[in-house]
Amino acid sequence: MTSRSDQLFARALQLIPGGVNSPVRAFRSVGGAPFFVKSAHGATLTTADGRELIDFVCTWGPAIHGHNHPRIKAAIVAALENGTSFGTPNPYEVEMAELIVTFFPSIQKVRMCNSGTEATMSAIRLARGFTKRDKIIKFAGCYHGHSDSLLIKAGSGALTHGNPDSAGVPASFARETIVLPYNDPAALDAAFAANPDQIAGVIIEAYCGNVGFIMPDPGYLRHLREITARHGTVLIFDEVMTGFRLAKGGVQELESSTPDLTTLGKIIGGGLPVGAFGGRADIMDHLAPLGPVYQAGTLSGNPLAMAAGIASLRMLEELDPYARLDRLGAQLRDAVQAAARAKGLPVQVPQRGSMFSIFFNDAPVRDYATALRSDAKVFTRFFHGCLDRGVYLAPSAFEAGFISTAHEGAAITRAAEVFTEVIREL
Ligand code: HOZ
Repeated sequence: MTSRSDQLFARALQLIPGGVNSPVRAFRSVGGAPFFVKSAHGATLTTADGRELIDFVCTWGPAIHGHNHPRIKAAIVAALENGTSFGTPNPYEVEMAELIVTFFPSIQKVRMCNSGTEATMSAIRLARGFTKRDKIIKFAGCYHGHSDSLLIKAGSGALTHGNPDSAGVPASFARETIVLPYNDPAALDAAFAANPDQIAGVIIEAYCGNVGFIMPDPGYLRHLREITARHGTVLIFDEVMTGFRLAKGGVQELESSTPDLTTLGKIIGGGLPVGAFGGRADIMDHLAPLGPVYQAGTLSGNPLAMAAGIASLRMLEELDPYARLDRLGAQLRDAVQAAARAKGLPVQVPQRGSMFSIFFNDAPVRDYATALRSDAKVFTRFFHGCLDRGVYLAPSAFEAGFISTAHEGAAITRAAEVFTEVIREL
């Protein structure tokens, strides 16, 4: 008998390109058909066929407190009583801005938008408007959403499906984007030397989360900060994934690094659509209506998204769960490493706090090129072995894993067992 997920997918394929509303969900790189989810609670997804899966995708980052947390749900319900959208300023967005600037000292002013893509696209425009320069630098494998300037050597679904340079981006736009290897200070020096007074901004996932999870070499972010400051270039940290996830103040807190602009999303919407960008007031004041850089949105600062995000951030403020989350991450990492060692299987498990990756690779993964040398076929077998046993990882060798506080206890123990068992059988 055909499963409910298969029936839904067959219908979706008729009407939705590839049957999905975001490419990586299609399971194409790991094979098989995606399952459909009818509900999610805590660390568990329940499929349309009633299967329960321990979820390490966490809606790609936002669900740091687990799915459908009662406090977030209550905040949305309370906000809903007053309406779904006003198209005017509302009190929630002021509280949200206050929370963001409290936890991110580099952010003096912040503008809300509706997705990470909007946040990065707007930050790039702002950097260009502020500096009156056109070129930007991004890093191979970093993914900053799907705007034209940034879909070049991009990670996430673009890389997973073999389109890191998307069709539809005019060559003239792409020429304004310089792509460099991550973790390579000499390449940065060369790019600045070759393009004097032309580079408006550098955008980076300070810890990469879209080519798998990769961290910077010691001193790399300091070098980046120094060279951008020296050249009057706006340094943008894309913390859409890492903001409030790895620390309340994101990677910039962990690395004591101060960007000029930061992009946020995911956790600050508590699971509803959201994005934000903020930073130095003198740069942010170039935005309309104060300045000449235009940016807008009908649903920006949406009261439901703000209420959900505020509840999520308040819980982080109260619970400070980061040490706990790091212990859970380390438990998974240790289980994978021990099983792989016993099997003689090369594996790299970069992990910090609640983000991790499993690269079947014999060398440390430092950038896009080394990530691509990982064995995607072994990953596919690992992915399906885990899924068959009820553990769901992102359906791509090039996406990070996410952990929530709801994983503490049975879910993490079971996942560690499953990882061990599957590696033994690979
Ligand atoms: N771009 C997201 C992961 N890096 C995927 C979003 C989704 O498919 O929901």
